[in-house]
Amino acid sequence: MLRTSTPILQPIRDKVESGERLTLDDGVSLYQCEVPLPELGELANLVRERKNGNFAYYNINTHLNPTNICVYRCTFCAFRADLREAKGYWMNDEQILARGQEAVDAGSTEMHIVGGLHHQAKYDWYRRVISLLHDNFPSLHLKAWTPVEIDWFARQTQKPIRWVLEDMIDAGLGSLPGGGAEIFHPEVRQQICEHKADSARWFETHRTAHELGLRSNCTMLYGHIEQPYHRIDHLIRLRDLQDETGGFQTFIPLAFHPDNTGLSHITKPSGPMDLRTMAISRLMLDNVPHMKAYWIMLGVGTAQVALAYGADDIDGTVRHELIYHDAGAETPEILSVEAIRRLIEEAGREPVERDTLYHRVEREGSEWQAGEKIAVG
Ligand code: V47
Ligand code: SF4
Repeated sequence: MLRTSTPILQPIRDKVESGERLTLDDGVSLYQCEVPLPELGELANLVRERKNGNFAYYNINTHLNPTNICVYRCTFCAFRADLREAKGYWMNDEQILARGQEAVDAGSTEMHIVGGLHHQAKYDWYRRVISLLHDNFPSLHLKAWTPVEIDWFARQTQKPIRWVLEDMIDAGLGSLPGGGAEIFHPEVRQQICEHKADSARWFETHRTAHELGLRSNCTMLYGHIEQPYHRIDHLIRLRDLQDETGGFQTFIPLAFHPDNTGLSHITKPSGPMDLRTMAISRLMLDNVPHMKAYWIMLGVGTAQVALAYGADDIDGTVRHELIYHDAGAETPEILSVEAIRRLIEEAGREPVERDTLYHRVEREGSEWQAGEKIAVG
């Protein structure tokens, strides 16, 4: 058994080594600077390798944000626009189909679809985004709509969340992405996105999705006005739902990017804070199989290092990302498969292409098929 040089870490190390669950107090104490980052990373890496060995997963994916016009005004968001703003857009069928074709030509297995809540767009238009893509490109897995959108559709149609999800599944929805979670604690949520779906609605959506057989992801937006307590509370709420349903596949910690937002006075989280948050997330979320280092948001270098701090997934090649680039991300807009594999190998890990539901992908050029389900320890 390894000993730590830091007394505050020893009881936590003992728990992690014996597979015992960490408490809220444990999590908050890990944010204290006396816990050296390398020791924290070593502990998170233990859990990461227990679950996923030396593998690091990626996929070939494409983003679609069908409109950026949004009724809400989340203070952290640089992506949204008003109807009359020059940067506002609303895609037509032709543009959506062109994006689908581009995705398939590039060998994508997944389309990641989220957007603004356009007050003039009816529910049927949002449903049509899914059915158009599914009917024309059936091999593309459609990972679409956060609980913020599903809640908006439920209000528009005056139907329950379950009805909306069933109707979207009927149209071709394959899974839910992790967005819209931000920080669940009302002390923070009320200050950054008070009008949109609250935490109860977020959890109702994911719980219902899991009951209907959908898998989903989960996120946490950190590095703005929240405190360590709010982050750990957030992680424990996710852990609790995962105990109930087992439906989350991946957790993605999202570092706040301040440019062009209502919180532009805040400095974006440092690399060490990104790594600390990845490691603590890995330690707290003992029941979530995968942790994603989203390279678009972390930057390629930090994402590589994060593969030794709990992360086992790097997201995908990504094309047409807007949310982070509108908020000042300086990462490229796309990485080739070769570049993704190289960055994983440089980090000392073995790259594995996966599909959205974590099957190994067997590929020849842009042709592919799903292989065996990836086993997690
Ligand atoms: O919900 C918005 C966040 C989320 C900013 O499921 C911002 O595989 C930082 O959820 N700075 C959307 N973050 C992105 C998302 C996601 C990303 C990658 C993979 C997956 C997945 C999901 O982005 C929003 C919000 O939390 N966000 N603006 C900003 N300025
Ligand atoms: Fe609208 Fe989503 Fe931006 Fe909030 S985060 S303003 S809901 S687009």
